[in-house]
Amino acid sequence: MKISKKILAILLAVTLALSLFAVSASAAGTPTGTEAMTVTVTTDNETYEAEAAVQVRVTIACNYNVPSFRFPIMFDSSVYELPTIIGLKAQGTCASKGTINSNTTNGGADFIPEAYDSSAFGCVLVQWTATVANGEVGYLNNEAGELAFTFELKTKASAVGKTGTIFIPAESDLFYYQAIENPADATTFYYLDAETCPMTFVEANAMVVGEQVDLVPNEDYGTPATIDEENRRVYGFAEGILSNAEIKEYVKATGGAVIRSTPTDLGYGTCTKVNLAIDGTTVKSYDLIIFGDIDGDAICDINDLPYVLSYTAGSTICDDPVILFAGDLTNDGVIDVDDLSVFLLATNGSIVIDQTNPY
Ligand SMILES: [Ca+2]
Ligand SMILES: [Ca+2]
Repeated sequence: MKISKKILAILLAVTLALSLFAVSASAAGTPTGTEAMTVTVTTDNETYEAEAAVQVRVTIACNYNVPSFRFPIMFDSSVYELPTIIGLKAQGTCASKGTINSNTTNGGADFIPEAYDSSAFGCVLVQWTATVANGEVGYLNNEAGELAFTFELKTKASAVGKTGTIFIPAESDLFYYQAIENPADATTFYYLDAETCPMTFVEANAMVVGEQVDLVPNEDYGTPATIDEENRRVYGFAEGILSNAEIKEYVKATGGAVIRSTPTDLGYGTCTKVNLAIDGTTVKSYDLIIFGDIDGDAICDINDLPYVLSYTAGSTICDDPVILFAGDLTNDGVIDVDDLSVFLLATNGSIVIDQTNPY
């Protein structure tokens, strides 16, 4: 586990401060045997708009003299992000009797326990160390609990409809277990551990509200597309569609997103990805379907026939659910001779496949 130079510097500063005491013997404090701490994370609201400031509040209840603490505070990175300035502030006793610092190196990834996917979480490591004043080490000791510090996160633009957790992982090996029996006597420091001082953590959950990012039919257009949210598919486009601009005649995005489609190698046909992006990041993606178009050029013609023949003969298995959906013109879940008949009629111009109601 990497510990930043900044934190090492703080530790050194505390060590130096403590060494100012005239220590005559290497005595140590005696644990009471009942030490315990509860750390509760809350937020200033239960719901937030997208891109809003979230004040994270951390309250500590403890029944012993705590001269230092350190907590990694993790958050769902699909919902929250670190603002440029997190505005960390010590509160109450922690403000008057010590100094607080935070570390967010690599988005806090260095402080996330191995059990967690560090791509799914961010983290703020907060450390408080008591100062020494008038011959006494500062300490926190409040069984009822008091607000120890606050800082800010920000909700993501793409987080609408999501609930995100902010929590301290009990698995962390970064906690401090230092205690002092008599704050006026630096020889009475003692050390606890996870067994002798159980720590309980309470998490916060907040929801981001606002307009959902969705693909919806563009009612300004004559024959709006059909959107299958469950399978994330969109269809109902005319054969031969040529561009993202044409796709946008049929569908539009809500929630402040923009439509950015990714065509296949052959064009804007079956398997084109219709992506919804916010601030350049894709937050939702749909598969475009042109019924009867297998090769992805947006037209059902003779170039698709070899694929259909191969599925029909059983020499190739169609294991792509999007292509299967585009090629199954009889809606029975397979591409077989029945579909081949429809293909032949379509490719010789006898019928035109209805892209809105293909069956
Ligand atoms: Ca085709
Ligand atoms: Ca079929």
